[in-house]
Amino acid sequence: LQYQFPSDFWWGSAASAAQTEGSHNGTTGRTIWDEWFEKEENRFFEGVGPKETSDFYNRYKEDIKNMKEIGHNTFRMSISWARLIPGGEGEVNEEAVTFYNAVIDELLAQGIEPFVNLFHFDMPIEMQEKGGWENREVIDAYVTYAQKAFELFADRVSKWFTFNEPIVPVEGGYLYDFHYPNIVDAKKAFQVAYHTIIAHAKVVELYHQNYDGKIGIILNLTPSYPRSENPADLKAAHICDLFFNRSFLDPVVKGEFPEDLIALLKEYDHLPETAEEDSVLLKENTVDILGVNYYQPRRVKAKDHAPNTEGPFMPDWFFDNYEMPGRKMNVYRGWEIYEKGIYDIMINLKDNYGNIESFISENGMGVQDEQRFIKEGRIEDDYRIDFIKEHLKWLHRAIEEGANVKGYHLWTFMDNWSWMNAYKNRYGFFSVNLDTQERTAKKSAYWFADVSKQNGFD
Ligand code: BGP
Repeated sequence: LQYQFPSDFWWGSAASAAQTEGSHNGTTGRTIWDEWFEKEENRFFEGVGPKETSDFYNRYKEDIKNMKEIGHNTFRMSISWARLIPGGEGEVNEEAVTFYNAVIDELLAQGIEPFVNLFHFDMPIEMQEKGGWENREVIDAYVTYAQKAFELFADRVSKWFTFNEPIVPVEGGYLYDFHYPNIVDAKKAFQVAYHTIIAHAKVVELYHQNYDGKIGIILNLTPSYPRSENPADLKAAHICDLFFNRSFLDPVVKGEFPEDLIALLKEYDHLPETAEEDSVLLKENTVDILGVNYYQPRRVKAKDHAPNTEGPFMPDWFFDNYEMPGRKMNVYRGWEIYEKGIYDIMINLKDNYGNIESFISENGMGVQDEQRFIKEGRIEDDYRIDFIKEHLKWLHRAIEEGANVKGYHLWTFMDNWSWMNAYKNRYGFFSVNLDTQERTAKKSAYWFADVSKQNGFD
């Protein structure tokens, strides 16, 4: 084969609890998403909320069987904090224990290794009412929840992740007003980011003290490409990278924040509050494994106009984004498609982050109205096959050049509810009929089955 991957390569997909489980009636606590949806039903969701998901809660057996059929050897799921411990602290919900035990056991029985993530944007509402990650008490509650999850499931799960894309709740909830709690306040944003990293490090510490498996985090890395080599553009891209990639990447892999990020926040009086013991905690509890979600790059240039520094501080004071002429687009999602980005990320991890063990934990293509592409009962998603293939080619090249990449997971296994676009953009290997909950494999599912069977493609 022209693109042959290592024999133990992880082929699979990723999903999250809030987006797939459904079954909210009495079986789980509430998260910020239930709250937000009820308050702002029509703001983004077009009436389809987190309750109407793909019913993984009741159909996990069929889904796991389907995973097996398309050659998955790994699957990333998340545990819902609010389901396991309704309210975020206190009693464990026995129904949730039964459910997650059954899912994990079923995966293992089918020869699929579960990768388990502890937090995928789904803060229990009671914890958010206490201030969410602004409040150190919430960190303690999260650590207790993680401890419970380890006690219950770490005998069978040996790949754990503390957070999925922890920067997204910071951007969405505290800077750009697209997630609950819809606050726009950079100081709070940096505090939230900082406390998330501390929560992460405490859970890594706890895991390392008691268990032998691997623990990491999943970051959405968005390479920042400068418009030109001129110093102003380079500086803009560098600052953008500091805010949106290195703010999390450096502390979790290297155990410390980039010095120039600290200097910049200090200069503008926006450093978060810290505790004395934090720096040792970070230094001593770096990750064993890094999941990389890659969807799109950032195109960055120096600002055309000086920012209004009278107004509230924003990262955007230091750079502008621009649309690269001739760029390839996923028009449905409004995201640029730039396959080489996946290679650049992995080479950066190899060269500058100790070649940390990593894998692509999400990559995928959301498309609207896929029913248009049905032929003889199945969605012919050749665009998705091309998308995956082109990214895999670049990943293959990174591996050939020595990057420590262990696998590729598509977002996502089956079409599911999403935070802001409900069911509009569909990403799955399997389509889901929302009226009947019937699952149907798309063409890409069969293609992926072949790829994983042969460990590569031509
Ligand atoms: C990632 C999230 C996923 C998923 C995906 C697709 O950021 O980790 O939860 O939703 O993006 O994005 P969207 O559903 O917004 O199109």
